Amino acid sequence: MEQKLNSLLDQAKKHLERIAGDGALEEAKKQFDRIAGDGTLEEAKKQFDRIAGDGTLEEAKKQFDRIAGDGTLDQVKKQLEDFRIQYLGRKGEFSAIMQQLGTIPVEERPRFGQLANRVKAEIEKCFEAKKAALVDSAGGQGPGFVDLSLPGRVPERGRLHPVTQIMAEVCGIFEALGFSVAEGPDVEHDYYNFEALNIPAHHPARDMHDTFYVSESILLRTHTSPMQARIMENQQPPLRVIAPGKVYRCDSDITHTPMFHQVEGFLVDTKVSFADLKGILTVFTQKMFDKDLPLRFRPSFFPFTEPSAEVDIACVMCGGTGCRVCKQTGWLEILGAGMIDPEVFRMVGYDPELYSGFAFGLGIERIAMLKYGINDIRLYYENDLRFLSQF
Ligand code: 2NL
Repeated sequence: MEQKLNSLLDQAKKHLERIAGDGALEEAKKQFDRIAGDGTLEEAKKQFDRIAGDGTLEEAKKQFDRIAGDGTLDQVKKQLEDFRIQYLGRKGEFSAIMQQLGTIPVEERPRFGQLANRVKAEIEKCFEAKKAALVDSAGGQGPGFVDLSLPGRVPERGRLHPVTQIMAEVCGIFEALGFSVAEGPDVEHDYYNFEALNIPAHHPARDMHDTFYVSESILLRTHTSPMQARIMENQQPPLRVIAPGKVYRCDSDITHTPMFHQVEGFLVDTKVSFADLKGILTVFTQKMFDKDLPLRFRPSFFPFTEPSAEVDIACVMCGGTGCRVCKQTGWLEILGAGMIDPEVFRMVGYDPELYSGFAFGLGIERIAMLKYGINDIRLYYENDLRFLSQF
């Protein structure tokens, strides 16, 4: 009797060892560990996301089942349940031994009773330990379990680049003022980039532009005014057009990148005056900076306008009292403008006696820097999401 109980205990322990001992579960766990790489759940989840790539959870689930599952866990659960029935069940082997207790002399029964209880408790303990190791430790779901019912990680929401946002804002303001928008090629003929704008070969203004040449007469446009020249060649006044886009200059420091964005605009009609230019630019700066900022026109020079002016606004940071941003001047330069030079009109076939017009050009990155108080233009092009996601 005693021997029977002890050998039952032995047999039960060996049986438990065999459960999932064929290595199937181990193999599944290893596969999972391989997925999990260094074993961190984070990495496993990421891998999982990559598997789920196309976004179909169904497919991901199937893949997961193939890896961890192939029914391994279910098999283990069934083996454990079979064990419980075989040894501990009502008609199990332990019960069978206990039924023979009646054949034991009365005075010996208490000792056997105690032994039987110990053996049963021991089998139960080993069974629970094994179950915990194989199933419960993984949240009842098997080794390396990834809970697919957890809420998914929400993809980060994208947004427009700050330069694109400002570009759209600038264009929107001018469109509301009746300007139409024209886009043209980044790679230009030097005729449209220079000659048509009154910048002949060997003109000192060509140096000013630090041009990237593709060939002797083909270049990356240094401003978007070539587009304006193309339009004037093909359309008759009255015209109100802006040309937004990328421009290129061989220049790089904290306020210059070799590629940047410009919006240039012009208006041509009969009797257009400098007052019209002032009016349009005043409305523009008020809308752009949400404030009734004073404007200042300083005499300047551009080959395609006469007279020309650099236009300043009162410093958006200090309001004009002087600070680091405006270098204590109280003013910020935001654009260049002027009355279109009669020579430009002649080049495109307009009668300078009949028509007059103004034109202006502004750098988008510069406006964005002033608007957001950023002092290094290169931040816009490092693609650091910590910076870009603030806009
Ligand atoms: C600046 C100065 C300017 C223009 C650009 C323009 C000229 C003509 C026709 C159409 Cl002839 N557009 N553009 C005129 C004056 C100044 O830009 O400092 N820009 C950042």
